[in-house]
Amino acid sequence: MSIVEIPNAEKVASFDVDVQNTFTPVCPDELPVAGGDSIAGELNRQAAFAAYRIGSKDAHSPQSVWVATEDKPQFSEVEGYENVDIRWNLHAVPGTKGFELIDGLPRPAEYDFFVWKGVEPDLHPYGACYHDFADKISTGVIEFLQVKGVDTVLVGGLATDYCVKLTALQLRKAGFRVILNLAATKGIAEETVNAAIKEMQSAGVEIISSVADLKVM
Ligand code: VGL
Repeated sequence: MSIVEIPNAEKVASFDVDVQNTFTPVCPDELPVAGGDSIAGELNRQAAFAAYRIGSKDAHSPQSVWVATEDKPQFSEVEGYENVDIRWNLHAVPGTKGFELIDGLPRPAEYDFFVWKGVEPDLHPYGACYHDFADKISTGVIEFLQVKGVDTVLVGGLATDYCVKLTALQLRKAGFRVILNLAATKGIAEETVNAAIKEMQSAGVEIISSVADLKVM
């Protein structure tokens, strides 16, 4: 992959999307993504290029309307809710191991801006920029980046094919230059990851293999 030039750190933010144990093999009964627990080093290297480090977490109620059961399995459709699409295994419940960021990352209070999403039982957003599917209720992250004068966002996290993809697309739509770092993200399935990368590229998201592809202008 070719070298991608980025501005000085003051105009750059680094986004750690949902890098929680719940999306790693540390929590095999939740939503484990292979290698999800291995990306902290690359996310920290990526953050070194940015003046602002942003994080997000899923924060879900055990009473959520989308929780999969034996007769209503994972990926089956949920009807009757505007901001929920399919069922998932229960994941990212505050107070559990799965809710915590993976080892090697800062604590949430050490980030410059942090988003907790999906707190309501009938909200299951994927992107970290809006609480709802219609992109109406901002989580505030876009406004934070605008106020700080950021124009370029480096993105990594879990999972490439769901929350990382949606977050990258929302940031592009808001007018930022967005760079997805493949070494800092892992996805659920090869097919959906490849489709997600294509979709992001069509939307103008730039893709790098690792921070080794970055060059500060
Ligand atoms: C995610 C599926 C369900 C993600 C969250 O963080 O990518 N994927 N909930």
